[in-house]
Amino acid sequence: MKISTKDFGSKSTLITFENKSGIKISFTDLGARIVDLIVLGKNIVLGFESAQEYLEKDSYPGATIGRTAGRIKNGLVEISGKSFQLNQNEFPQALHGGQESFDRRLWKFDIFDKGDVVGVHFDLISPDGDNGYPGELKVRVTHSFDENGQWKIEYRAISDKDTVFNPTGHAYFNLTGDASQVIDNHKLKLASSWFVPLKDKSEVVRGDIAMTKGTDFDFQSGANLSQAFESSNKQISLVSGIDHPFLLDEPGDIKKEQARLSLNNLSLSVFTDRPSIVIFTANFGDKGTIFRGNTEVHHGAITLETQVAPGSQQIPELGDISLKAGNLYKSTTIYQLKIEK
Ligand code: FUC
Repeated sequence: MKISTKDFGSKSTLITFENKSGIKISFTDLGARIVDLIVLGKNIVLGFESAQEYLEKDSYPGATIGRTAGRIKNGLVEISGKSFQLNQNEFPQALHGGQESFDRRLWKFDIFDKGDVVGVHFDLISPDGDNGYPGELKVRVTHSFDENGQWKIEYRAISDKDTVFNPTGHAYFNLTGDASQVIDNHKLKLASSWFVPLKDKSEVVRGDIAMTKGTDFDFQSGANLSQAFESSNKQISLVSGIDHPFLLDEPGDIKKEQARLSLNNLSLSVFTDRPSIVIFTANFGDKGTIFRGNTEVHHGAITLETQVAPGSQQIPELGDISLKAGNLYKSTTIYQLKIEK
C-alpha cells in the first residue's frame, strides 16, 4: 500500500492511500472527510481540489457529519429530562449539527500502516455547549482502506455529560466519475421494507413509518434509480427525488450487505451496524456546483448515509441517539468496492 500526503490549503492536508490494484482513496483533516475514490480511472465520489473550495462552495460532500446527522425539528432535543435548544442553522430546524460544525473543523490526524490495511485516525474535541449540545465530546473517526477495496469508517466518542450523538458520513457517489452525468441508470439494491415519510418541504418527519412495498421506494430486489426519478409518488415529488431515511429490515449485522449501488461492472456495497440509511439523490435542481471541472446536474450523485434515522424525537421507534456521560459510542460502516471481471 502506498501512502502519501500533500498540502490541501487552509492549513489542511490531503492523505492518499493506493492499494496494489491501483485503487486510490484520499481523505482530508478538514471535516475528517473522503475527497477521492479513484477506481478504474474514475473518481466516484464528488469532491473539490482544495480545502478552500469546500469552505466556499459546500462543506458537506464527503464529510463527517455531527454531532447529529439530518434535521432536528425546531432544533429541540430532550436529554435526561431537560430540553436543549440546538443551533437552528436551517431555521427553525437544526441540520447536520448546526453551523460551522464537524464538516468545517480541522481535525487532528494520525496515519497508521498495518500492511494490508492502512488508515487515518481523525480526532476532534467538541466543547461543552457546541452549537447547543451539552457535554465536552471527544470524537475519533477512523477511515481505513485495504487491499480488497474495503473502505471502513469507525466512529468512537465519549462525553462528560449526558448528550445526543448520531454521526454519519456524507459521501456523494456517482459511479460514472462525473457529476455532470445523471445517476438514473445506477442500480440500487436496499434491504429495507420501510421508509420515513417527510411532513412537507421543511423535510422534518411526518410522524409515521411507511412500507416501501408497492411504491417507488421499493429497491428490495434492485432497481435503477430512474424508478424514483420518473415516479409520481407524492413523497418523491415533495423533494424532487429521494431524501428519506430507509429502515433496515435486519439491522445490527455488520456482515450483512444492506445496500448495493452498481453501474456496469462496478459495485459498491454498504455494511453497517446502524439501523437506517438516509438516501439523498442530490436533488439540487440547477444549482450547478462544479466538482473538479464538472457541473453537477440534478440527480448528479447519491449518498448512503448510515445512522439512526433523523426524527427520533417525533418517532421513538426510529432509535435512541442519546449518549450517557462516560459511555463509549461505537459504530462501524463499510463501503466495499467490487469490480466484476
Ligand atoms: C442530506 C439531505 C439534506 C441536505 C444535505 C446537504 O443529508 O438529507 O436534505 O440537503 O444532505
